[in-house]
Amino acid sequence: MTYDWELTNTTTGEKRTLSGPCQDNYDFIHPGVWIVRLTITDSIGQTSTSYRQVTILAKKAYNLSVAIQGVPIDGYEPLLVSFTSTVGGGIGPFTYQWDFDDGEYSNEKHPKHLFNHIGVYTVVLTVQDTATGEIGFAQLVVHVIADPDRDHDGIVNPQDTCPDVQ
Ligand SMILES: [Ca+2]
Repeated sequence: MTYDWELTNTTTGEKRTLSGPCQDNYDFIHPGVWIVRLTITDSIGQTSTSYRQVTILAKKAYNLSVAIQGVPIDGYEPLLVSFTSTVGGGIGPFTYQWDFDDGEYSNEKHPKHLFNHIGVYTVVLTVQDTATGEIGFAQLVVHVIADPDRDHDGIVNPQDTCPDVQ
């Protein structure tokens, strides 16, 4: 017996033909109403035809939005920042990847991070919606500046200007 399949997208007119008894892993690339026709022909040429209708929906835009905050976003080194993230839209669950721009990362939703060195850090959060694959980004800049009380004794005094203080 032979099995001939014809798939027709009634919206676009697109046609696909396939053969073989099983089509159990077929990817419909384009949305629309598809008519699936199966014709089975036996060894003496008799045929049997059946039809099914398959509706493929267009992938929706879920409008994933990502916002982040850091408290504080500037201060003396070493600076501990508490980050919070807010995700809008999408379906979820979501994955989180924070890049703190100092070689360290986190997969937490609301991480805390210690910036040990003076610098300007562009922190980027990438959120992925595991249901749709959609990706969203947010970023903010953290400024870590030198503490004028370099020896951390609680007062700014001449010793803080010495080159060898810890
Ligand atoms: Ca001091």
